[in-house]
Amino acid sequence: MQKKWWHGKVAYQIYPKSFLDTTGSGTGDLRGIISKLDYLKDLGVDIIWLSPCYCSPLADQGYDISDYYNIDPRFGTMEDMDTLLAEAKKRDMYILMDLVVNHCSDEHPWFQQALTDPDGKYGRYFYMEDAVDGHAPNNWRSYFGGSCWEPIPGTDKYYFHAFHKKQPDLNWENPEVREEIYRMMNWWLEKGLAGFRIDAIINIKKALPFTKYNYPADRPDGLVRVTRMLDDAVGVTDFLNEMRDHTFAKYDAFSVGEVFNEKKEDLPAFIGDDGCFSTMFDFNETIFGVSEKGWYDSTHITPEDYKECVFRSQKNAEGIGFLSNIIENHDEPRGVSRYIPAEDLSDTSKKLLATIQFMLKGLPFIYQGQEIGMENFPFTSIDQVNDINTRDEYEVALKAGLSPEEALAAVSYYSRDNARTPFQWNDSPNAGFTDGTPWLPVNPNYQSINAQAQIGNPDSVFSFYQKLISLRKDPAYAETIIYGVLEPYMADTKGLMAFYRRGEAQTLLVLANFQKEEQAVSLPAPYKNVICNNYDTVAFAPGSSERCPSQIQLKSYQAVVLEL
Ligand code: TEU
Repeated sequence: MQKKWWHGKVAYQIYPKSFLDTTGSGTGDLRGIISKLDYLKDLGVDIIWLSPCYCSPLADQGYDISDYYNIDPRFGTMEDMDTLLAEAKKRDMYILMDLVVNHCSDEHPWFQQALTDPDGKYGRYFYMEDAVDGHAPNNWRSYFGGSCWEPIPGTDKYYFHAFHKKQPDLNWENPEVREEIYRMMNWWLEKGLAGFRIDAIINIKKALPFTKYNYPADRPDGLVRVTRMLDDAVGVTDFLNEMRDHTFAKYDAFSVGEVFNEKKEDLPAFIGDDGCFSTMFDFNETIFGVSEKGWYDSTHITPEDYKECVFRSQKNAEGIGFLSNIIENHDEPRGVSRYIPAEDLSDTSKKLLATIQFMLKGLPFIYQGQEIGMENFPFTSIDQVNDINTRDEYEVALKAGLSPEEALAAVSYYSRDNARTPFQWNDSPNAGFTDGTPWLPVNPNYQSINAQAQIGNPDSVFSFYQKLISLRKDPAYAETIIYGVLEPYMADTKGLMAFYRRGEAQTLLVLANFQKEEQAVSLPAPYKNVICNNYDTVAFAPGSSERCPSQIQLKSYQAVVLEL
């Protein structure tokens, strides 16, 4: 694998709307981000991915862009963006923006012009298709519920949207569209952007013609999930290689793909040495247990499932390319609430999860608030939910016969708003996020979980993340942590997630006791050093001692990294 400038870095995702509000509007802004660059630097972050802050009606919180060349006034100005780029550069930090080009907003001028003339130049920027016998061209269901097809007023045509109807899909088959997109990307890269996180990208290639691909319905609504068509959509990497050659390659830019439903054999084409992206997220854990019926029918993940998912991803990518590892993002519940059983949630178990994430092979992405152990929101009413995806899933659950209480409980576990509540800076009103009314309620636990209480406290979750980041950059271990081969250890032992990282200079062994009960673990060899530990000490199992440490006694949720 060729070595790249970003391999040893640590990345951090900012969701601008919920990070820090400097104007009292209730919505976070770029000035807020600029004022916290030192906080991020102090944590050890190098690369910052900003979720969208372009002009947008915010129907899907900015993932519906109406002007790719401007900053939405709610987030600030282009001058603020330029300041952010310059201030980041001063601190040797890199800024990524979100590239949302599967679709744009229905309020984008391209789409507005397309509506007035569906057969004209801009009509061909989208998928505007004739009705079939007065109906939509096929039976695909959009990600956010309902048909993928919306009638175009005053015509007998429909336009296609894989996501919300306010997010019409761009027609990637049209070379003019691709040119427009590459021009825009280069414009941003010229400004000094380090690269992009690439949204929902697998969807740009459709199974065409649309009318040919009606599939058997998978729900009583008579529709089939739009992802079904991806099995028949061939050639997405042709588009992506073209994109790389016209944009990233010229700037040595970094790109991380948000790829779901990829075909396994496509992995080298995505992230291999000549792949179309630098890296892509590992979503194996987040998609565990998904049900075609909806969130209400999905299976919750257990620590054993988690281990299996992670090891499978690591194995698939070994020798091919670099994955990006997350425990959460703006589309997922909080990782600590999802992967740790509720009754065991504590600073100790949060640190265990952090240790696992940071000791995997790949690029770690921290999602804002993860570094202070932010948790899911205790929803008591669907009125507290803003997210369109959660609201749709709530309706789906009700239609399936769940009571309102059951439906709320079912969607609370998965809701994207869990991760979107305002960042908890301190214990003052609204957690120091805003002087106004926050756009989404602040988690009531902010008085105990906030950044101010943790910075400088050596036992805090925040300080633990700092330690993990320093370890990744420590010249004594970096090579092994970044490039060492991951090999599972005692993978069949329940409640234990353990693995080697075998590097040229040394072998590390990560032992995570992923359960409340203590557990004795045999060591394959004596260890030289404990290089990370979420407890103060390592205990020996009966019969073992420091001189002959064949077995160690891991405490509840203890995670240690040993140098063998
Ligand atoms: O997500 C793409 C995607 O596939 C989502 O539907 C994801 O499966 C879902 O959010 C899980 O609940 C990206 C963005 O990350 C997301 O925020 C946007 O809503 C979506 O694209 C449309 O742009």
